[in-house]
Amino acid sequence: MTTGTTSTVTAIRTIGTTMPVAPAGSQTCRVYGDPHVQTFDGRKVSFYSTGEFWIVKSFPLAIQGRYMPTPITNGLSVTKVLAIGGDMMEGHVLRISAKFAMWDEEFILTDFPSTWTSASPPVSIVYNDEGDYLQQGREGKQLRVVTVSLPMGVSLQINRWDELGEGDYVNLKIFQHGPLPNQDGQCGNFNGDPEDDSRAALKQRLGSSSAWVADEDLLFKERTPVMKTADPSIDDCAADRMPQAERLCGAQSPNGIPEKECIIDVCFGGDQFAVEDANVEVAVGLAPGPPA
Ligand SMILES: [Ca+2]
Repeated sequence: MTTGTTSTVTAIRTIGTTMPVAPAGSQTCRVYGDPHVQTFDGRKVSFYSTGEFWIVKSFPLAIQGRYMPTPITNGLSVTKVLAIGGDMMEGHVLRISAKFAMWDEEFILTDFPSTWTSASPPVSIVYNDEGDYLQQGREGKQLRVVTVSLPMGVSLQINRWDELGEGDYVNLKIFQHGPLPNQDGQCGNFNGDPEDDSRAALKQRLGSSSAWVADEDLLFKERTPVMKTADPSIDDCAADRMPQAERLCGAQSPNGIPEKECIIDVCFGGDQFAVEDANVEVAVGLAPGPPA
């Protein structure tokens, strides 16, 4: 388990049950890289698949992310576009990528720096170079930050990246003053317990280990075509194998980003596939398939 915060989880004792509450000082969720998520409860979870996923799923607020690969990520996905909707947005949808921002059908924030506001719902956006770096290896580079203030005290910091040879993507941090009603998604359920933010727990609650968005809930106009790849899917990697696979494959990769094929190899084949580089092609053929 990754401990992202040092705050302690306090418990409210009710009749017959102990319910954890969100720890103070742990009210952010971070989505970065290819993409890794540090949940509101402080657990690190990795999602590599292509498609549209729930980052925050709640009654008042919906934040969905479109994940796709870029040239540097060896087939693993990064966050390409965010879509923000839900009851608090009063029927509007805000979409933000590294290249554009749209309020419904209107392009906004077309200048740098710039600001944009809506009276109803009360939304204000500032686009400038002020904010934290959200991903290792980015320090010192020019920041382009979209800071979005939403109703109910929710705000987002979105770092836009579009460097030559990398492709465009965003990293983001979500700030909340406590959990929203029925909150779930890749940022976790914000109940103070990091244990139930795992992919396995998500699958149990949402029916998908990656918090995949169903057609009727999709805030995007189109769905990213799912590219059919060779059978073992990274989604089927056992939770207890993933950290080891990431570590071994990251150490072997020239740019530190684990290759998808390596992850799959280690998950389904074993540790030796990460280090036996020369034999990978042969080894894949011998690796057992994913659990049915
Ligand atoms: Ca949790």
